[in-house]
Amino acid sequence: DIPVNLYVKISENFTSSALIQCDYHDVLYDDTSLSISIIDEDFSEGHKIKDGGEYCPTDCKPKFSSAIIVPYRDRAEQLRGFLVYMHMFLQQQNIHYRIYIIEQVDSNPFNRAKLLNIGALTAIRAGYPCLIFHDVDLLPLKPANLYACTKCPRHLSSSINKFRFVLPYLNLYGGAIAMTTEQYKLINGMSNRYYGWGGEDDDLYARLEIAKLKLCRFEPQTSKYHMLPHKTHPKRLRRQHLLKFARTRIHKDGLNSLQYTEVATVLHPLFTHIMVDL
Ligand code: NGS
Repeated sequence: DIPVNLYVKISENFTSSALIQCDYHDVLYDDTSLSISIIDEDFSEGHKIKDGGEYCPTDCKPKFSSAIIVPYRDRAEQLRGFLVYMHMFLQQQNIHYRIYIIEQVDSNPFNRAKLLNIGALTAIRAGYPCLIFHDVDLLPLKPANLYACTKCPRHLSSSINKFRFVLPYLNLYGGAIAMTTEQYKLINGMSNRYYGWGGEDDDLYARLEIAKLKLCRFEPQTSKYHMLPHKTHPKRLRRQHLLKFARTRIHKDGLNSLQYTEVATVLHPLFTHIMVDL
């Protein structure tokens, strides 16, 4: 069990400063409120979402601006549910946000970290100060889990139904995380070398340690997520070896060495779709 004092209590200032600027509609989600049978266009018009999946509250000045960056391949059904759910969730927080789906279109093993680097560069160019990296199979259950950046990098999804809402290990920094663009640039983003499942998030944690960036989490009660079921992935064979030398690669493997081909970018009603060949 993780001792409770390792979690940061949600700072009242942090949440209430959002509330002062923007009314916080405190509609509580529960694990069964995942209703997703809505058509994209109708939904986006009804919810004032701009093409490309950007939303900005109109009746107040939002305090936070976040890019939600989702690595993706071949999970159309999950994506559909994720988008509708996330727009409903995020709008209650009265933040300015945009959802980026970064799809790997080549047939090499999936490279989650490289897709996140591509999303980060795109969001940084668009001027977003806060990057939220998010798996498509995770749905946040508590509206108090604010999708904004804190002073320290934050692990958002520390309490997932799949792990019976217990953090599996202390340094886990995968699933859904938040970092400012400054923090992400400081550690040169993520490693581009992790093809296949596993290890890239542990490598990212090693980078935080080198840069002396402390990780924080909100309390488990606020950090609850529902993970959508999916097939297991083939694990990357030499990920432990890569991980062993994570610290030596930070300055040469990351944002500054990122190479890829952008195949197309399409603005959909609920998201910006960036298709890339890695
Ligand atoms: C670790 C993986 C992480 C992964 C975590 C949780 O073993 O990449 O499990 O995975 N590290 C290595 O493989 C070196 S989960 O059960 O959520 O799919 O994030």
